Amino acid sequence: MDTQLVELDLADWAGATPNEAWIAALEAGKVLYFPRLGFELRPQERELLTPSVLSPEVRNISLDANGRIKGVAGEARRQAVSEMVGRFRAQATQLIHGLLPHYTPALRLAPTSYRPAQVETRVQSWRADDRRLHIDSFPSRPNYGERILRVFTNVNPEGAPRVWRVGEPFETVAKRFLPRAKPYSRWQARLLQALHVTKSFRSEYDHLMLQLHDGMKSDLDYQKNAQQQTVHFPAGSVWVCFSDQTSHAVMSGQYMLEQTLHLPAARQYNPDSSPLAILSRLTGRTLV
Ligand SMILES: O=C(O)CCC(=O)C(=O)O
Ligand SMILES: [Fe+2]
Repeated sequence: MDTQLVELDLADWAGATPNEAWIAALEAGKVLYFPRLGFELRPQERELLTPSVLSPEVRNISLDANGRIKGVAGEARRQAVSEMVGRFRAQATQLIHGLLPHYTPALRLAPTSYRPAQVETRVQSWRADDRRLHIDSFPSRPNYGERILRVFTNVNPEGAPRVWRVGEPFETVAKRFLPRAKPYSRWQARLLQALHVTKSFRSEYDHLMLQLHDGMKSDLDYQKNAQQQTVHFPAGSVWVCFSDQTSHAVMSGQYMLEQTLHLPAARQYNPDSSPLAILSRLTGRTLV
């Protein structure tokens, strides 16, 4: 099968420049993989690599767009965690600005996460289980087609890889699961909003994206037999993808940092490659 991964030789967060072929690959839903681009920890940050930095009952630590850190256990380590995650945020955004300068004025910063929990031991419902192939779509947060661009780095101190599966292209996923999608209902969307299940009105786009997400995750035969490749992202590497488009699943690993950035689909180099454009074309409807 075609590989869904494009390997890039960059070794400097500040040294990225735009390249037509990489941009087209990213916007086609491929993963840009930087094996030589690691996030460097300061010696005193080593001690932050333990699940005990997590507050009870939380899965991830997050630094919100206003610089507030959430999910750290105890006052003592808050500042140190916040600095580490903040430095990653600065480098990740610098990388994106260098690679994709056309996006810069349109990007909206979303939280940065630090994920010190071990993937293999998580217990979850099938819907929340990211070990199943899926595209990102969040039930409570309609986004009207705005893109979810993510930068990941594996900071595992023992050298354990972060193991992902990467699945088939978005359009293939959509063609398979759209025929099984429940029809959209505006009154139901209004009810979900009134009950505060959703933070805003769920558009038909958001409904269909959730239907794809759930359709993929709930289909065990698809999980096993869909076209896919297993990828080991080594400690000290970085990868970037549009996670609302790239079919992905995490199989194992521990200690990762992740930055999310939002981008209006209209501000892509090629807006026709967006999930919104693809779903609109396949359904023949205006979805937002
Ligand atoms: O934890 C990971 O490696 C990825 C999980 C995932 O599906 C996501 O962040 O969208
Ligand atoms: Fe995901």
